[in-house]
Amino acid sequence: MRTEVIEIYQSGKGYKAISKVLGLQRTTVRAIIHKWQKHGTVVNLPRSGRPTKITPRAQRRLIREVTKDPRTTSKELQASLASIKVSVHDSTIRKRLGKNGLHGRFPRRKPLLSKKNIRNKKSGRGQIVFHTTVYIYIVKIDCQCLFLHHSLAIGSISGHARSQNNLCVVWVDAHADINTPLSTPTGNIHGQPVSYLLKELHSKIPVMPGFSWIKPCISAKDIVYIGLRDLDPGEHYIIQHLGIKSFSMWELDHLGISRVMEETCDYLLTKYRPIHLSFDIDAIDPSLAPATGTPMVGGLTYREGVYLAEAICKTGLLSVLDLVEVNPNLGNTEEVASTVNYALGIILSSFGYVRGGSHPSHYNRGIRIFLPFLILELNQ
Ligand SMILES: [Mn+2]
Repeated sequence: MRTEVIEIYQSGKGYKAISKVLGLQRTTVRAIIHKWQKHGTVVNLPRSGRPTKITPRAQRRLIREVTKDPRTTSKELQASLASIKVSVHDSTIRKRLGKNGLHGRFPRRKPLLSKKNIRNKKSGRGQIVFHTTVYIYIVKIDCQCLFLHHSLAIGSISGHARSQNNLCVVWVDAHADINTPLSTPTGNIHGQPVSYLLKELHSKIPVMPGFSWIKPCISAKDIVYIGLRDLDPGEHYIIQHLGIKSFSMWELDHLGISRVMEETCDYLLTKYRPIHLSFDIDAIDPSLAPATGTPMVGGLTYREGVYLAEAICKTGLLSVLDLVEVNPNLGNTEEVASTVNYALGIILSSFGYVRGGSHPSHYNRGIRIFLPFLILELNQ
């Protein structure tokens, strides 16, 4: 047809006349003539851009094979193409067949969430669930590290920082745990985790085999200490020198826990950011929680510890909780039981257990007031 257009054009006719004779659009005729004038041909010209991944011949072979046997898999097709020396990726084959309307013939990957999963997830999210004795508000919490050595904070904070930018740390502890490997008087690794994590102390950490994965991920301004009462001179120097915000037991006694928590939140939460709460059980007084490695008298009362956890929970920004240094091998059965109970109390409060009581959001079945002669129903 294109050659026909050109033949008529060469005989001296204009494009309007040609379009009338052949019954074609004028623009089509004009385009054919332009192309011929420019390139001297009417055939399809090679296009610019990425070359096709699969040759027309191989494409025809694919379609032929699938039409012949609709149950053939993309892997088998790949092998068949390899036999004619065409090597293409599995996804190219599937994409090509999809473009030809044949994708429905291939087994698809199962959905990651079945309808049942989705339904369960929807009904459970952000709801208050009934627990045998208490209502617990399920807050979004990503991770919880329990009962181990405080040096695990190196890993938990590093990992947390990798998944979330901008985190801040509330470090509740009798000790600052900020000795560097060179300043530590005891050599205990659980007295050093913070020094590995602070960017400001990076140059003070010697290169040690096996520790190279640790990258400093928080700044001195991203951490607040609460409950300090047993610091080495080196630790005190570092805290003063870097200007780290800390509330020792003196500040706690002077200001009270509510004011301390208010100041902590004001200081850290000038913007929206996740909180990492690293709670060492030795922050609680050893008369209450004795089963721990380095007890120190004069610690937080249980109510102060719970208030602290509640205050952090109320921000809605708690993202990771470490509750560490509960050691069931230390102390008698009663001491271990009391330590574990207090630790569980702190965890519950961090997760949203409210001492003042709570009820589920869908608790609207109506309050019935029974009087001998009538039943009032208040649907609120
Ligand atoms: Mn500690």
